Amino acid sequence: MTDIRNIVVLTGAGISAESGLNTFRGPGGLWEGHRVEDICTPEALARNRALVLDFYDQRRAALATVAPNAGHVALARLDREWQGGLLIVTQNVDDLHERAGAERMLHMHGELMSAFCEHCGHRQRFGGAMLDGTRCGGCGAADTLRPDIVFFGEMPYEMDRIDAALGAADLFVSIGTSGAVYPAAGYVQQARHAGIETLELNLEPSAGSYFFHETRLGPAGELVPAWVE
Ligand code: BJW
Repeated sequence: MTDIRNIVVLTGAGISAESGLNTFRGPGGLWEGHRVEDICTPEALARNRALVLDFYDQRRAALATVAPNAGHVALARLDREWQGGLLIVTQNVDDLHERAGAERMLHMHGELMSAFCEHCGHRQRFGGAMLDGTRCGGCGAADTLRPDIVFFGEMPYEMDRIDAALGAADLFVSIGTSGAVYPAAGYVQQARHAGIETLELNLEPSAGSYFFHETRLGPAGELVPAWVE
């Protein structure tokens, strides 16, 4: 990676697939049998709170049974050893990057293991089930906590930090994401406009594959360690 100093890595559900967490789209995906708008919007939470909370209870329970895979471990090693700038931007709400040891990272779509209070905005760690039985640690209200997840129509987290990192980057790498959800799906075009190198690592070509300088196809558990080497 000669002449590369600052790297932005975007990850999606595909990097956690080999750990045993389902991706969203396609056969066997998390949304098979669910309409997205029944789960993943603020309106769905208001309309059918029990269904939405149960969906995230199940996801938290699944997360407790899995571990980081070779893809997460390789990115954590990149984080430790890369002397230049690095930001791992994950769309994933699992905590497998952190558990592998990555530090220079952020969760743009929120975190399964966090909850926030719709009354006072207080955030707290939440690893269990039955969110509605839990009191807010900030204001003490009951039944005002919701999963700390960015639903459709809500603003993803840390947009300014992501834009700044992309603006300073020499290389943008996208791993295991279908390119179906904005604004993350637009980062490759943002990178191309800025004239920087772009690389995609994915099992199948994503919706935005055309925009990447290079696409390598295969499982993240093999492609990511090979790229980091
Ligand atoms: C492997 C693999 C292996 C498998 N190895 N690879 C019309 C046009 C443009 C935009 C919009 C529009 N209408 C509405 C919008 C905006 C909307 C949007 O994008 N909608 C689209 C459906 C069109 N976006 C939003 O609402 C966002 N907010 C927003 O835009 O705010 C306004 C704004 C922002 C910025 C500037 C100005 C205004 C919010 C989006 C929130 C998304 N939230 C979710 C749910 C999180 C909670 C949860 O986990 O339950 O985030 S949706 C879901 O999709 C989740 C994911 O993070 C996200 C992306 O999915 P991902 O990770 O790509 O997974 P998959 O399943 O799609 O793909 C898996 C990939 O892995 C595949 O490619 C496989 O090939 C690959 N793979 N195994 C390597 N072993």
